[in-house]
Amino acid sequence: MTDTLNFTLSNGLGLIQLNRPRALNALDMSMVDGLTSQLQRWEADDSVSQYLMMGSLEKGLCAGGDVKTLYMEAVAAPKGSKAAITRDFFYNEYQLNAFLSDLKKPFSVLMNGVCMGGGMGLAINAGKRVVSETTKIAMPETAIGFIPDVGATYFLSRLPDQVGTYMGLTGARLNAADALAVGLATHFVPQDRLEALLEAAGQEGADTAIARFAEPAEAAGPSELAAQRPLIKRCFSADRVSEIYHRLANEGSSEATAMADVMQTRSPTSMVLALALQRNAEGRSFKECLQLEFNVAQWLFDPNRPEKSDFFEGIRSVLVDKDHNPHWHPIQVDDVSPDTVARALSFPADRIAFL
Ligand code: QUE
Repeated sequence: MTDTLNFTLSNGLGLIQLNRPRALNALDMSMVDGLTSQLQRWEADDSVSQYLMMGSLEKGLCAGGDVKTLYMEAVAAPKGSKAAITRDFFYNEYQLNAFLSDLKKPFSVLMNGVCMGGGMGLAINAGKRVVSETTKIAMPETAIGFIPDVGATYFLSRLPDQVGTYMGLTGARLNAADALAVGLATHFVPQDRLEALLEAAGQEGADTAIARFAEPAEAAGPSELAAQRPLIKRCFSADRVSEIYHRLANEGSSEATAMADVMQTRSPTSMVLALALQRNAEGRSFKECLQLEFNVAQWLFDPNRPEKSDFFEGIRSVLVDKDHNPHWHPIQVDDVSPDTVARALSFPADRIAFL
């Protein structure tokens, strides 16, 4: 047990609390490893019958991986050499994501507040995924020159109407109603009932408590995304990012223009890689998708690549210097070559030995 994680056992319920609220529960390596080892123990412990994972009721589940620390260690490494953490963090995180997909016992999660990136990787394989009116779900990695990972290649590509392609490329935020409508969430519980839900879960189990506290999806209000789904389907079904831009421009609507404007701020390399991963996901298992993402992540962190990685530049501009003015290379999606994509997806990262 570390101070950034709390584990409590109550009437057979294993409660997992992420407790790093000042960093919006961003996952660092000790948290990833702490979650894995506790869940391994609980899987083997007959006194534990189910799990409930949560972050902070005020702030949310988790903002993603602690990529700022990765950046600091990577830039501190001697030139041409690689900080071990840039491999080990993703390796261990994806292994945890895979382990969560194989849990033998019922697993529920509270997805209130911020639930982004690595937070989605923790939540997506829970059987009951509870959202509230504070929920903000996104895969925002293209904003930092990275790719939607933690299994997003699998779970975004299976969303209806190209919503996953749209989320992965633009980093669009979904609210509770949106998440319920596309299946990223399963239950709605109002924010002011979460405390009582937690109390009840410790008595009767999370499964029963969630079923009892959940309100109909309509209680989550209107899905803003619902009205945009035909547009998203028309434009984000293209297999090239330049074609998505072309279709958005031809739409002529303010919604389509706004989507293209957001894409103009994202890393072109990230968007091209994200689209390639989405289109590569068909027929692949969750774990195969994680392996592909691991290859690409290691390619992005490869210190021996001649071009500067957008990943470093993105983290620098968004999370370190906070100038929000990243200088991407290349700056046009058409200048990201098919060869680059092929090399990134087949980058010789080691195979993940899934637990
Ligand atoms: C895109 C991202 C991330 C992000 C912002 C983006 C991301 C991430 C964080 C984050 C937030 C708060 C923290 C922290 C990291 O922000 O993945 O350490 O305290 O983890 O625009 O992908």
